[in-house]
Amino acid sequence: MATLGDHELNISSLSKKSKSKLQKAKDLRALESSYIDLLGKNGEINLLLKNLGKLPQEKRKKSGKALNELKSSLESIFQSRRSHLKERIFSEELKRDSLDVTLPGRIREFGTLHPVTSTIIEISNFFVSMGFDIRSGPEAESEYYNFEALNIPEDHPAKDMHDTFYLDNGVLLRTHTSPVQIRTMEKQDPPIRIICPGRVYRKDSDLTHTPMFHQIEGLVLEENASFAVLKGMLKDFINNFFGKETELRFRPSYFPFTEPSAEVDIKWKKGWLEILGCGMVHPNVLEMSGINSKKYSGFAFGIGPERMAMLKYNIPDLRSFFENDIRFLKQFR
Ligand code: 2NM
Repeated sequence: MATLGDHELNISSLSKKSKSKLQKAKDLRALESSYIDLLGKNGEINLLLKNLGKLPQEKRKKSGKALNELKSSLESIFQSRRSHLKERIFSEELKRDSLDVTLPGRIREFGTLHPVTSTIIEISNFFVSMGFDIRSGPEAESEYYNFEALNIPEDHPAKDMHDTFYLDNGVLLRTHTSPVQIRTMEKQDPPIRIICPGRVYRKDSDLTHTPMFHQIEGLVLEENASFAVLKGMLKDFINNFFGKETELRFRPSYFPFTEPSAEVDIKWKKGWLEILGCGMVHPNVLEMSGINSKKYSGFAFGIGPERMAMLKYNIPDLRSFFENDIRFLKQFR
């Protein structure tokens, strides 16, 4: 059993050792664990206190007092060390998370419409102002709606595997938006005035062709639709889109779905440039869609918005529409 001398020695060295242990604790975790070692329920101090009873009365009194004094001074060292460490953590956090209010703000940039999109909107708006409705339909189509219903014969080169993307089970990617007009004629009684903007697909890829591009096709179907009205409408459209001085000419052409057919050229930097196709809808096409071709006549036209945008905004390379280079797109704010 410890003598009083031993005990006094023990307490004074324990005091030194334990005070420094608390004072030197590097962080809150180390401090907590030292606290538990010393002042916890089974800590060193409590063990000594428990053993006091084994000492003679006088020694017991003296040691008890010393231990209790040590206990309370360790308690207060613990508290002050803890608040010191907490403050240090807080000031480190402050330093790390501080805001430099003098930094310039981050500018939030707005996106822009793609030039093809804004061209489609501009063209559509013109025809909407002429009483047309906007219609859309599936991009994956049947051979019937894409070819047959348009009077395109079985052996027509456009149907070739080399020109058309075929999916499974006779489904294909539409090569024009005319199928939307066929579907409309099947469902809706005349008068019909619609434009059909959308994506179309052809197996073409070179300087002036991309496998996906856009079309806006228009259809007017009524009792007295005439080539004269078609000409007037397209002239108005071109003069509205390119400027009222723009010269144009109608040149006879051929499409299986129109008769007569024509292509429209505009005068552009001294030469003639082909910009759209049009014609009176072929009676076969009307009849196949359940329209009485004796009573009704129709005209239709097809416009390529990429080509229109290239001319209007002076874009030399078709491919720049599909590269999504932000420096190109930013120019069309
Ligand atoms: C063009 C040129 C000429 C056209 C025909 C039809 C339909 F479905 F009514 F028969 N839609 N679009 C047409 C006519 C398209 O694009 C150059």
